[in-house]
Amino acid sequence: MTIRHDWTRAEIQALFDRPLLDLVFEAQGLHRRYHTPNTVQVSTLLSIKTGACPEDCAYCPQSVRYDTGLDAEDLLELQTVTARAQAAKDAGATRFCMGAAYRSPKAKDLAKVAALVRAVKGLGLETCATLGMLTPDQAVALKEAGLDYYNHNLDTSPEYYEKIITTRTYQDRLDTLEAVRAAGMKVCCGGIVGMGEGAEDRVGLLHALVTLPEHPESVPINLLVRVEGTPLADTADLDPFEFVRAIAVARILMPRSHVRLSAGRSGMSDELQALCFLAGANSIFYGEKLLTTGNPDTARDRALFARLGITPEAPPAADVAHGTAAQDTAAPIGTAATPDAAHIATGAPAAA
Ligand code: SAM
Ligand code: DTB
Ligand code: SF4
Repeated sequence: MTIRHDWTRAEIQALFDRPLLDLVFEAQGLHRRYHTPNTVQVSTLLSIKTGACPEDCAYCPQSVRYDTGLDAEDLLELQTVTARAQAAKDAGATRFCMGAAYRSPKAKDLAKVAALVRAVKGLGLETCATLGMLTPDQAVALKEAGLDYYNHNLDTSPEYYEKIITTRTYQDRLDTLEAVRAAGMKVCCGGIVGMGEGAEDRVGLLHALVTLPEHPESVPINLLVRVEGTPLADTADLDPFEFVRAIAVARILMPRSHVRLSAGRSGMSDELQALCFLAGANSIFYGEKLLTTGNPDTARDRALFARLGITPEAPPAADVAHGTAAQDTAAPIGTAATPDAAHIATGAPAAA
């Protein structure tokens, strides 16, 4: 099967229109050709700079324009971040994602974030950051600091986008993605469903992702977390099967990518999450908090992995080679990377 970038919207719509079980069956079949079955990549998120963001993203509790009761926080100190990263590693995460509520980082912020990246990388974790728009030079500086992934989402279709965000354009986002690629980092790019968009907008989002010059290595599919005070707080529920379809179609379109069952897991049953894994999701955020909202606690996720026979995925050795724990990564993909990661799979408590 060749990797295609020329999918049309009509072809993608036709995938969405298939009977659910046919769609999931095909997605799982393709998944098994490109990935180790029953293996899920585990990332932990930390908000390193919270709230007071000038942007107007209608879904976001961190925009200064909405009263969501969130306490804004300046950029965290290095020691705080490294302690949280070490705790995430001890709990079994292999990638640490740092999120900041910036429109785009200022030079002084970027230098501080680069130091955080260097330190987290030094712990033997894969690194990811999401800081808003980047210039090409900023992307190079982050790459040089040891950043493996940059997360920057397209969020929705180009048509629905302007109903959600007015303070930056779709093209701005594409420009940042290009800068990230040019700097040699891996791209984490996906979107949010359940924002009141139409089925054609979910098609449009996935079309925008699959027609990028290179498929993102990581594709987070977020289910909107409805936060009181944001314009989308009262958005109607999305049929959970439509969410599963979005995962399955992402898997079929971008077979080599990791598809992340991202925000929204707190409100999902174990059975729905299992269906998402069957549809080809093979990455999650692990830890009680996403950025500012809740996520299943680690005990629930350990139990879920144990019940489903899922094992955390080992990170590629090259991505942690500069860290102190590179020797931990000798285990092949499909087995637990570290004793820390192993306890996610067994449901056993984390080491103290
Ligand atoms: N400020 C930076 C930016 O917007 O690029 C980085 C942080 S921002 C919170 C990262 C992503 O989180 C957004 O692009 C969006 O896809 C996702 N996100 C934010 N709020 C969300 C919510 N309430 N539900 C689901 N996803 C959300
Ligand atoms: C992504 O696609 N989802 C994450 C991560 N990238 C940065 C963020 C989800 C945020 C959910 C709302 C919150 O916790 O503030
Ligand atoms: Fe700011 Fe990012 Fe939230 Fe938009 S999604 S308001 S840019 S923190």
